[in-house]
Amino acid sequence: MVDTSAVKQALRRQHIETPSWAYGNSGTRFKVFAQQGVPRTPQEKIEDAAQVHKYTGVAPSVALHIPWDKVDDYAALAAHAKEQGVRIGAINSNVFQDDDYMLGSVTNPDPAIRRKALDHLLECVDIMDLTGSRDLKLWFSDGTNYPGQDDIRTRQDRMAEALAAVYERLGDDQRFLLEYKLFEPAFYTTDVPDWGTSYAHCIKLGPKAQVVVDTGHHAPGTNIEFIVAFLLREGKLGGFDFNSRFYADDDLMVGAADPFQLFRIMYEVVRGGGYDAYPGGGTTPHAPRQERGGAGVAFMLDQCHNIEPKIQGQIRSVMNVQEATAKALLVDRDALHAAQDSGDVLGANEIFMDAYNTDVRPLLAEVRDEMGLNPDPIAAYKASGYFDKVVAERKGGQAAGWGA
Ligand code: AOS
Ligand code: ZN
Ligand code: ZN
Repeated sequence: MVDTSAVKQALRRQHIETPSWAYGNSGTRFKVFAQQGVPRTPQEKIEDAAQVHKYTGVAPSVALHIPWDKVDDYAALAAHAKEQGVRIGAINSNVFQDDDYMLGSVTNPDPAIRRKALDHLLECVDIMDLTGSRDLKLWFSDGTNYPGQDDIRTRQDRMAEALAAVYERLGDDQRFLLEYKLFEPAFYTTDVPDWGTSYAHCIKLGPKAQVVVDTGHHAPGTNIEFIVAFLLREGKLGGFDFNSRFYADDDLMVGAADPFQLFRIMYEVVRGGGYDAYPGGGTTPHAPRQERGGAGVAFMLDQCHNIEPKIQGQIRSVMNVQEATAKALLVDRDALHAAQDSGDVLGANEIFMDAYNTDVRPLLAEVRDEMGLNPDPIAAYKASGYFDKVVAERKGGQAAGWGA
């Protein structure tokens, strides 16, 4: 039997980080649809992120993307976040937007461009020192479009050199999370295309180098929960960029395309000790590793809200992760392991599916009620008048959006 009060307690402790870039205008390469009331500054993005936390109670941090969120005073930005009731989470580097990076950043054949990219990554660690962030998220668009364009192996040497330099610069309580992606924008080779490549680089460097799984970055049909189980077993799962996809890197709301897959992933997280990273007693995923215990898996969202209202889109996504987590926590693991050990194929599958098919919305409504929140976060947000307020206030200036 599953202890429901323990499940509720675990759900209250969840920490889902939202990304600053989800609050700005975004779109596809065909069109960016501008929305009303979109933030114009990193400060305003943080204010929007604080709304998501206010109504869900489980989104207390916001990730930054540099230079999209460049400010003169990062300590002041961290203080602003604190005033809003949230804090700054992972720092995302950006070595994919300058013209210089056409042939790559840290793997570029030109040493001067490699140096420029590395300097940016090191600057991101300086920013982490000021914001108190634990994680540096590294995603490289580096790769090639045509066979023979550059030397595949030499590019790995350049990647290893840059990662080693970043690793060296990290403080004791800091880590980098190396993201992989199958393709795009490079269409022939990508220098970190899969979890194995990320894992191999990370394992060479040590415990402060971890793999991050963006759920939209795999070939169709890839069994992501297997990757999660494997990485957790090896102590190398640093976190997730959650989103969902029907085709490629669609960056849709997590849990929208395939809630069953999200449940299977969350089950492996729970099973592998990845959820134990958030013990009670006031410790947080951003506390120093030794205080955290567990695997330190960061649950981050990486989404682009092209057509849906952004704050509501984030609230919905947080709720989708909560629902998948609740179902994963409801799996009767003792019964499941007994069925597995006795080779009861259908019995084991039934136990697993029973948890997935449970309607956990009433349970989560109770959890919210116990946290002093409205059981319906979207309705509460809509009733708050925040949207109308920011539409009225955010006149003039440039709305934040892709590349800004
Ligand atoms: C790109 O495909 C990755 O998902 C990165 O995490 C990226 O930094 C983020 O999506 C913002 O563009
Ligand atoms: Zn990502
Ligand atoms: Zn992506």
